[in-house]
Amino acid sequence: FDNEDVVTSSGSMIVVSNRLPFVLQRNKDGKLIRKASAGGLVTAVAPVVVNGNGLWVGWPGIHLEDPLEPIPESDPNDITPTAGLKSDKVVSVRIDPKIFNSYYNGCCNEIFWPLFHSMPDRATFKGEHWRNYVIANKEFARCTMKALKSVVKSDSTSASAGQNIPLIWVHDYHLMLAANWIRQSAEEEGIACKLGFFLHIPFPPWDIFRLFPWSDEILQGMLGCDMVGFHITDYCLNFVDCCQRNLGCRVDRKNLLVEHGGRTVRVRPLPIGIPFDRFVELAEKAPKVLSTTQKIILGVDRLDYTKGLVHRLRAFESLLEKHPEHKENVSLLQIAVPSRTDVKEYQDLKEEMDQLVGRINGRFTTPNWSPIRYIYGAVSQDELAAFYRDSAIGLVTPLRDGMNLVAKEFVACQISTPPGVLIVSPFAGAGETMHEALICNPYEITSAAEIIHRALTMPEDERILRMNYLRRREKLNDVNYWTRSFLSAMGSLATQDDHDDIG
Ligand code: GDG
Repeated sequence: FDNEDVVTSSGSMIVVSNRLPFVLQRNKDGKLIRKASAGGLVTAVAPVVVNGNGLWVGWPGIHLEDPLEPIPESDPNDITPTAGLKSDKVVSVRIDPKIFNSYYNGCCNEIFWPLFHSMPDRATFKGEHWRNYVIANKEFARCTMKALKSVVKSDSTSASAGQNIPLIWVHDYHLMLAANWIRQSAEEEGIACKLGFFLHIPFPPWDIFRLFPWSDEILQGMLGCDMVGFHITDYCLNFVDCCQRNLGCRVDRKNLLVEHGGRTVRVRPLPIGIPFDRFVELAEKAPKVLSTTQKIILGVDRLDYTKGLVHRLRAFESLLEKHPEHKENVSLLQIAVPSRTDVKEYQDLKEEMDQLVGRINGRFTTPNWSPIRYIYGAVSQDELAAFYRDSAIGLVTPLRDGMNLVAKEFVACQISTPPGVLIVSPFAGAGETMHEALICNPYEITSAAEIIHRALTMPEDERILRMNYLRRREKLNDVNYWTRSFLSAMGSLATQDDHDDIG
């Protein structure tokens, strides 16, 4: 990081997320080792934790039988930002495997994921999963209190004693109840802290949200925070609306405030960014991997029904039907990263994709060309950057998506002149903010095919103009900017502070 990029919080920051920023694995000698995560969020947030004497609370990715087994230090060769997170900077949450499975796969992935993506027919509302979600959230809250006490203790012995209030940042739909319990316990113990929450997925409209039998409890849990952040204003307004209609809270839609329990909770749009410069650097260094004269249309997604993969393949098929001039000149490269493979909906989707890819390829393949190259698996960061750089079109067409980082990574890596074209769905947060992309409704298969055709035939000067604007915005609003915006919304960025009230 150069100086401008160093983000610091005024008080120590405790991050709480379902997963720690690394996973633990056992090597063949039975010894625990760390595997670092390379995601943008971890890159941006880990330094704030490390520099500010903070802690990270989360599940380590493995069920440890011995609760006292220590967390190992990172590998000495590890140069990722998580390497700075020494084991005394980490609180590892341990939950009984059966309860964890029901909380994580059952409640988070089988209920909240489809419901919050406005696909309620895919959700299974099982009381048992909800009860285990409550148990798991209580355990995360208990571990966070342990972290808070240790941070307060070490702060009181440091030079800045008592000046800066610790900040607790809770992440995502796995932990929507924890904040309220943390607030109550901290109040009982007389410990001052600020609580912030960020939801990485969409927040649905009231008419969908109210289908969840325990919707009041979710809102009350989130309102335990001082500030609740979402990617875009629409999700903020949905949340404010639910607080008013479910709980009868007094709200201010213009200033995005909710009154609850005698406090005013701020609601803020905080669109996440990517480590832009890191992707540019990867794109500059990555060797060429696509040896082809054809234009590549690129899709990169977890294999998830929200990502609109089946609709995307059908749109590509329609393109080949309606515009046969693209045959043998264009290929769709789809990377589908295996995800939640224990859940039936995901197993069914894999089958459907396998069949559809086979059918379309069987229909159009010639001796010299196959229309779809389908990779079921992950590729390395270098390879991904090369794909982003060397593709003519980035095709990001989810049916619903909180933000979508792939759209942003694609434009960061488009360093060659003339550049390619980004196509994005209006139902992703990215579609709301990346105005110069071609906007494509994934449900309209034939018009989606026309939009792909338009992108394939777009004049160079229009491509350059659109891509320049897209890249400029993403460079400015990168992931460090996001972290800074969160701290600023919490009144915890270095020395500034501000307050809001409903007048
Ligand atoms: C949730 C929300 C929101 C993908 N394939 C490979 C690979 N990836 C990386 C991408 C990107 C990330 O995975 C996917 O991020 P998305 O944003 O697209 O999607 P979700 O996983 O659903 O994330 C989403 C996000 O949280 C952040 O708030 O934007 O809406 O659903 O970074 O690069 N990385 C590598 N190989 C692959 O094959 N190395």
